Amino acid sequence: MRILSTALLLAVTGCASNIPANMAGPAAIGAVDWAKATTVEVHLGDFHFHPETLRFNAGAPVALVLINTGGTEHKFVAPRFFAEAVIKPGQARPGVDGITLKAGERTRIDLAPTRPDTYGLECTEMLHSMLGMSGSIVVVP
Ligand SMILES: [Cu+2]
Repeated sequence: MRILSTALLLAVTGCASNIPANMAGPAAIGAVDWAKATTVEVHLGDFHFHPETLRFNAGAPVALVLINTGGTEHKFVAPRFFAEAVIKPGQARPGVDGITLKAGERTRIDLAPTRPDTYGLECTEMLHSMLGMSGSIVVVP
């Protein structure tokens, strides 16, 4: 009985992490060849993402370049997408607050999407999503 309850406890606590329970870990994909990354540029403007819909192939590495072309701070927030992606070793996995860019700032993150699905994208700065800063990320097999 003690063994069983220990196993149950491990099963329960094993799920605990900083990733919300409704977000599974990255789906298994083969080794990622980072040298083959395709550069995809996304502009964060006042108040839009351009492009508004990003399309990626599961398993294919992407150098995602984010550029704030607007006059105010913007965020690239896609927690479910980032939770499912393989992030290039040495780079930080964006959390629920996504990636923040000051006006004129640019950044890059290298990742390989895994699980095919449609993921939400938004800027969580006050009212920005309502003003048009929302989009989606479509991952296809
Ligand atoms: Cu914004």
